[in-house]
Amino acid sequence: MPKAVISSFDFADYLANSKNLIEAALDDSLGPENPELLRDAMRYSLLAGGKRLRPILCLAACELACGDSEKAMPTAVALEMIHTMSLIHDDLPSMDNDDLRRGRPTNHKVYGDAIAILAGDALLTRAFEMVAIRTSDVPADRLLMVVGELSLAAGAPGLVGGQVVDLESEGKEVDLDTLEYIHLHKTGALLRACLICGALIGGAKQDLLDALDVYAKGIGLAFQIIDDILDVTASSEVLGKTAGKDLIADKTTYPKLIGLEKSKERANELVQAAKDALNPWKEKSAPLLALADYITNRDR
Ligand code: GRG
Repeated sequence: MPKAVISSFDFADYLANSKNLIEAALDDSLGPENPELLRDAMRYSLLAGGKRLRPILCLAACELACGDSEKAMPTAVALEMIHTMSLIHDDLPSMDNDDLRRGRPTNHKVYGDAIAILAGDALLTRAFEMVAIRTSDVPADRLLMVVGELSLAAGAPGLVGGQVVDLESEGKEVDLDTLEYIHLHKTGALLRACLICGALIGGAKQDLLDALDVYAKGIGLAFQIIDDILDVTASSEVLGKTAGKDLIADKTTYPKLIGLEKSKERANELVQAAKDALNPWKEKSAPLLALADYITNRDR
């Protein structure tokens, strides 16, 4: 009775348990770095809360591939480190110039620009250390593939490339194709890496990797559409970051291009397509199905 199994899946419980495990692993991942100032700046942003969506996706994909998610935890931590680094750098005055992140002053507001850049650099390089040095019991060829996926997602073909096109587009008329390019690179590439890396560690075969690729594209774009919507509809207090920034920076967003209602419809369609890709995995995909819904229903 697959239906009964799906309905018995307790998403709130799953989310809370996953977050607890991830918070503990993040805390463990930063050793007694020296100098102390660098350690404090790294911890300040990495342990500042956040939804922890990326590590949760990584662990869920590992489990969907029938792997032991404990073995994927260092990679899950690495993904949150890369994400946190990108937030620190994105908030800098030379980028998005923001004062508030995860409900507290941004890293450079507390530690200054130079230390914020270096804390980001240290988190980015620690991410690769987590995979290459702090992972046990995963075949070396799989870990090498994970390193490759992380490099592609963080570098010019992913985050950095998306950020550059985003910066170049400020104050310009941008069409839907360019907007999708920005979102799929700036946000989607890392979300995709979370799923692919988790699945690789779990021993996934090509059919699951292909399905996760489709799922990732859907949730990646939907995630960013919802981000655009929340920028207009939610408060800074709830978001934990400055609301209304896109309007102030005259950024092209989904609501600006196609309106709020159509943006919501598009996000829902994308999430449905993402979920459909996992149909062959039936009830085993319950966590990823629920995570896809969480992305469109979130309020921050
Ligand atoms: C140096 C490798 C390197 C990259 C830097 C700055 C930059 C290039 C890229 C910017 C990437 C960026 C900030 C994308 C926005 C992604 C996004 C929507 C972040 C918000 O994610 P949530 O809502 O945040 O998951 P929490 O706080 O919950 O983790």
